[in-house]
Amino acid sequence: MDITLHHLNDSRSFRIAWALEELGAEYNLVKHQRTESLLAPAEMKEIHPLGKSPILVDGEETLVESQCILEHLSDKSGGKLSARQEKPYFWLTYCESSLMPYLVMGLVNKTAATKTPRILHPIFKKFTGAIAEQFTSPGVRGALKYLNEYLQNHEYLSDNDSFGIADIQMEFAIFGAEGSGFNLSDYPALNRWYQAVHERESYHRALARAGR
Ligand SMILES: N[C@@H](CCC(=O)N[C@@H](CS)C(=O)NCC(=O)O)C(=O)O
Repeated sequence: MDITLHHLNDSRSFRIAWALEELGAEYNLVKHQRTESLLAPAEMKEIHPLGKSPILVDGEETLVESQCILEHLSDKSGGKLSARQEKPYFWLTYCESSLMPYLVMGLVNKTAATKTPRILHPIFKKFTGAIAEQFTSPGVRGALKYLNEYLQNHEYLSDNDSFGIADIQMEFAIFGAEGSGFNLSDYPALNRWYQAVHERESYHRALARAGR
C-alpha cells in the first residue's frame, strides 16, 4: 500500500481520513497523540519539518496542508470530489485562511486562561473575554451567517453543488465552531448541510477508523 496518513488526535487529519474513505482508497493509518501542551509530538517533525497534522505520504511524496492534500487526492482520483469551480474553490480556501484562525485563536484564548496562576484568572478572563467578544466570536458568527446564506441556495459546497473536498474541509471548522459553543440551530441551512454530510457512510468509516 502506497499511501500513509499520519493522523493526530482531535485534528484536521480527520478530513483526510474522510476523503480517503469517500474515495474508497486503501491507506495505512499512523496515529499520533498530542502532547500535554496539546502540540503535535516531536516524531511528526521527522516525517515533515513542519510537524503539523495532517501529513500524507503518497509513494515518494510527503504532503502537508489539508487543502493541498485534499486537492492531491481529488486529482489522483480523476477529479472526484473536486471543488475547483469558482465558488466552491472559494470555500476550500476560505476555511483555512479566514475561518480557522478565528476558531484557533478562540481556543488558544480559552486554554491560555487555564494556564495562568489562579489568582490572575479574573484579570486574564476579562482580557480573553474582551478578545472573544470583540474579535473572534463576531468573526465566527459572520462566517456562519455567510455560509448559511450560501447554503440556502446550494446543497453542498463542492463542484456542481455536489459533495466533495470543500465540504470535508469546511465540516471540520463547523465541528470546531459547534464545540466552541456556537449554536448551529441559529443557522438552519447550514445545520441541514451539517446533518447531511454526517449521514455519509464514509464519514462514519473515518470516524470508526481514525476517531477525532
Ligand atoms: N492549515 C493547516 C493547519 C495545520 C495545523 O495547524 N494542524 C494542527 C492540528 S488541527 C496541528 O498539527 N497542531 C499541533 C501543533 O501545532 O503542534 C492545514 O490545514 O493542514
